[in-house]
Amino acid sequence: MFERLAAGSPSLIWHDVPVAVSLSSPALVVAQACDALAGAVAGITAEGRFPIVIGGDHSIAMGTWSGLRRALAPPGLFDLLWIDAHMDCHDPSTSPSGALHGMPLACLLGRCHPDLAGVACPGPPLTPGRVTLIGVRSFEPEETAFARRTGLRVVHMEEIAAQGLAAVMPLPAGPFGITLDLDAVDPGDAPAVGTPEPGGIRAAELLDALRPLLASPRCLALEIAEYSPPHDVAGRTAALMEALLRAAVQPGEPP
Ligand SMILES: [Mn+2]
Repeated sequence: MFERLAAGSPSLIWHDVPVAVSLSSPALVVAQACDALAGAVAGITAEGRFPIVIGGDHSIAMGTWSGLRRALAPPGLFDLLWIDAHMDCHDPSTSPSGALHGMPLACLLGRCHPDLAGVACPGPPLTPGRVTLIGVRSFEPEETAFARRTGLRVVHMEEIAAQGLAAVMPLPAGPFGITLDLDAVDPGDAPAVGTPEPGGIRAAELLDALRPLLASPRCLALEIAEYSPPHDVAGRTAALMEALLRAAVQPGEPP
């Protein structure tokens, strides 16, 4: 896929971010990986290039958006479109599963697992009033309470079904980033995820809504998380990934 994309975009460069699996706890492994990722994203952004981060589970968001924040001149504010079936707003005291990939948004807003706090320091990288959660359909009451307390904007699937995705996700007026958890997409179109949730955004609607955003010079970074190729069916998720990446690296080209 990379070779096909690079054939039309010679400036495309592939970086691997190594993950050490020998540390004593999963949270420390994630913290170290996110720290390395933050450094990579900060460096790429500082060079004036456009980082595209592909994961892995959504805990990578702690690295990506901490890195972007580090690279921007103060006050370093940007909007973030968090497209996800879940809210990712847990912390260790509220999470029923303890899964770290259910916590990255809370952490980026300053409510962190103690082993992960260093990644998001100094100060929370995100500003609640500038984050919009889009495509939400699976969450716990503690997450809704967190979103209310902090002033997060949450767009549920019902609102998307009624108004259309493009209407609830207009082009932000200032700098912004996009983080896409592939489980926001309907499992019929993107089966290659760890936690499929029925009733999601259709792939074609997502591509149509994202194309103008990805073509904007105000878009500073794209992250696509939860891509799990072994779970794919008939190459559907791979085709969506390639279309999304093509829209990001060749925004002027027809689909
Ligand atoms: Mn997520």
